[in-house]
Amino acid sequence: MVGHAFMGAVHSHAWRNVHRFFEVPLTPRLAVLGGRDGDRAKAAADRYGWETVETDWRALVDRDDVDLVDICTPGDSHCDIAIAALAAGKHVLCEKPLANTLEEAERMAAAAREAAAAGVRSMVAFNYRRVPALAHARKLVAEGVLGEIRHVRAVYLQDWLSDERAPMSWRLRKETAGSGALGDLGAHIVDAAQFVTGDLVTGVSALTNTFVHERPDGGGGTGEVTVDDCALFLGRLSSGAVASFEATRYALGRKNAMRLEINGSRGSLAFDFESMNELSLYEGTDRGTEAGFRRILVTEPEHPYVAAWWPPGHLLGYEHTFTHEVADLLTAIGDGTDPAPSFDDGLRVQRVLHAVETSAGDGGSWHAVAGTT
Ligand code: SOE
Repeated sequence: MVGHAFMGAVHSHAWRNVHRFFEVPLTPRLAVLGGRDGDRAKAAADRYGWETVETDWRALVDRDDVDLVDICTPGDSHCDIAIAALAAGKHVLCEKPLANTLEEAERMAAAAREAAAAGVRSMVAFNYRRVPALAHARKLVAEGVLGEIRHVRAVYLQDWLSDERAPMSWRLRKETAGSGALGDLGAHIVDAAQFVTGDLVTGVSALTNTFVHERPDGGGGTGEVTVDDCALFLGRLSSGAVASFEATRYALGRKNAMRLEINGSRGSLAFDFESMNELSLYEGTDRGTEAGFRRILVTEPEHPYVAAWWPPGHLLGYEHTFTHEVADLLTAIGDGTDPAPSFDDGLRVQRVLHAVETSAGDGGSWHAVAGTT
């Protein structure tokens, strides 16, 4: 694994536990952790259970005892690491968004297609697909429980930048993060909307904004924020449904409110990650006087992924979504199949992000998403 901050910690947790709870065909060995600062990498490796460290990701990728490379670094290194790993015949798990630019994402997806032909697998880490409630929501939509989909309403609200004294970080620089709330949070809700509906976003009209342009740099000075603080956009889906998206880090009081509401011709469903074990379902078949949203606790063994864990009502958390993700990846590698979401799925999201940026840059005019018509 390369990188050992937040994503590195949660991925380590998944790799350490996956085979203890899921029947996976392969047992991971946490062989080597990569980080540029050797001391910090060593401390993280000791803490999370990695055997050794490398300070140069190229050396890590080249090692004979590495079969899979997990990329948990900022977006500016995803492309180089992923392409080198795939070329070296290593399976790849890459954090989202797939890349910082559409051009990089195109190259990564092409490399992944070529590698897949040689049995080398790749996956992009859209972990919210592995929330049992969202995986179950996809099943309900596919079974036609909601009828024809008309509206998708997706928001991802956080508030950690509301305080203008919050310091600069790589996430606030275009050269390291590619974009701001758009790529970090917007990418998740675009993927989740496409995953649950089985549809693609085909065009967008967008607005982005940056509220705070200078932030403390930690050394007594300030640094310039060069990404969006929020992104709002309207979209059309291939089925004819319409969608709205909002991603922000300034929704004071909302910590990780990744929400999806879908309205169809026969019913509606709603999800909020802050209550991630629940799904709200409205079925138009209920008697008018008793009709209403039902709260479904998605903790039954028949619900996706749940049988591996605790009895009904014993809730799962954020970290479980990553364990599910690596369980699916190991299963696909063992079965010799391509895991989802693939780098092509990551590319599809990147095309939407690109269309959003282009639209926001020219006053919100309509932009088609490449590859969807
Ligand atoms: C920060 O906004 C962040 O850590 C995202 O980068 C993650 O993808 C999301 O799951 C939680 O918030």
